[in-house]
Amino acid sequence: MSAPELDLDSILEYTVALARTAGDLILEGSEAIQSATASKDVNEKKNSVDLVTQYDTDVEELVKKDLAAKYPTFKFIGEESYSAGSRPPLTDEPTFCVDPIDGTTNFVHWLSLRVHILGLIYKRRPVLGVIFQSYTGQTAKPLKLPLASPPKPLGSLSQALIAVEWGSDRGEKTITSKSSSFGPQNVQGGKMAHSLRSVGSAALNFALVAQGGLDLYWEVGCWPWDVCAGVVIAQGAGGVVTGSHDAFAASSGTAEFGEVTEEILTGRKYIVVRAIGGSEGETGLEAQKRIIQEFYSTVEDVDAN
Ligand code: LIP
Repeated sequence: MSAPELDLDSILEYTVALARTAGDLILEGSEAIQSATASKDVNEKKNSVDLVTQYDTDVEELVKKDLAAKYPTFKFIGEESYSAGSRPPLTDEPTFCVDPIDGTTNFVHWLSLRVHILGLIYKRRPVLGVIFQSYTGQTAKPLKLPLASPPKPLGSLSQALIAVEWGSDRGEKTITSKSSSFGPQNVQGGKMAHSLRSVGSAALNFALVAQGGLDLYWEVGCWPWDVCAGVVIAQGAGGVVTGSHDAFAASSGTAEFGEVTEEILTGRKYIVVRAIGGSEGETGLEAQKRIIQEFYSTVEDVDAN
């Protein structure tokens, strides 16, 4: 989405540099958290699998302070501030939307599939996104996404590599319906797919769909800070993002389809499909809708808790 009133290029440059600083602290934390004495730094939020570490809090504080100094009029929504009770309503004002460490469980297990997320929402729509994965000694060369140009076709869900997540809601209803959705093809409505992946970070899933390595990612239960940046990156790479079964049904036949409205951004149900090359008789967008339709007719809608 364009936001001509904001200088998105300079904000992007600034936030990328800030994400690198946050990435250094995450790297330092991932070493420190492995020491025996640091285990006290891992705490539980809503249950024993919803984890937060001292580094989630420290990284968010660092980023929040820095952004407040540089952009004093912008608002701020962050995962850890939200958990601590700071829950500003979404407005039309520019609002940074930050997850200090997405993939906290991976972080605690010293699995490097964890990222820092810095998004910007303006007029209630995601407009800018940075997803930063830090590695020791990493040098990255910028690549244009999707990696395949033109984008690859996708004939049907049966050829798709799909990302899903178990999330932190372990209630019986949620796990039962997710299990049956991820289960064998011979259950009622079941379908084949190449395979399922769960990397444990919503933002990484979005980035991998933008890249084209994953064909589709679906999750119920994550929050705007998990997806805000990924939405912008996936859309910029030709991906299409929408919300729940109902949101898809209501918008797929309209010109607004693919717009991530406030309802979708805050609705906690997300599906993203990579750029798909058009073929004779079908545009890329039609193919993306066909894949979502096929997927949503296969999985059960679940409540986000
Ligand atoms: C995580 C998400 C992940 C989801 C987890 C959790 P965190 O974010 O990115 O996809 O399955 O429940 O919300 O807690 O690591 O920032």
